[in-house]
Amino acid sequence: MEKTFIMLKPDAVQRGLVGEIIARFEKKGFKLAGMKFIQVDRALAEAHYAEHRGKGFFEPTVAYIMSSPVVAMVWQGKNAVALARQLMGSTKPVEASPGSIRGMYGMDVSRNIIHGSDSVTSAEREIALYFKPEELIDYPKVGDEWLSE
Ligand code: IDP
Ligand code: MG
Repeated sequence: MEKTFIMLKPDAVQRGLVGEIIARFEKKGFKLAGMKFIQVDRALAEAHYAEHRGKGFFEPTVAYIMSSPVVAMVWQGKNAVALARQLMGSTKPVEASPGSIRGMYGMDVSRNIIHGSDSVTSAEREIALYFKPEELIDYPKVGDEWLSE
């Protein structure tokens, strides 16, 4: 089953949006494979955003995800990466569709609430940054058979 890495960024935690956002993932049909509440250090933050090193927003974005605890999660399901990106909405809240998480709760790109892997390759890299293989759990879940053929 495809897996994606999702982070509820510091603003989601500080604004009390964690439960609401997790509920959106559960109700959509994603299955939780791993979850932890952590303080990201500089090494991890820089590794997370390595593809953006050299861009103007790199340092502020690294500082942002280190600024307060985050919820790191792995969600799985058919097409999990693309479906999660759709649920999150565009990077800039002003461009995110109104029903998406960033569209509903975000005001600015610099505080856009949630991170989600942009491809299966990125997901594998990001999951490995945050989770050991034994921290991910595969288990039968009631209702799995009602989510796809
Ligand atoms: P994504 O989070 O939708 O994948 P990316 O382009 O990968 O978007 O950018 C990573 C993160 O860097 C964004 O989620 C946002 O927090 C931050 N970011 C991106 N562009 C800007 C910008 O122009 N100003 C401030 N922060 C930005
Ligand atoms: Mg990205």
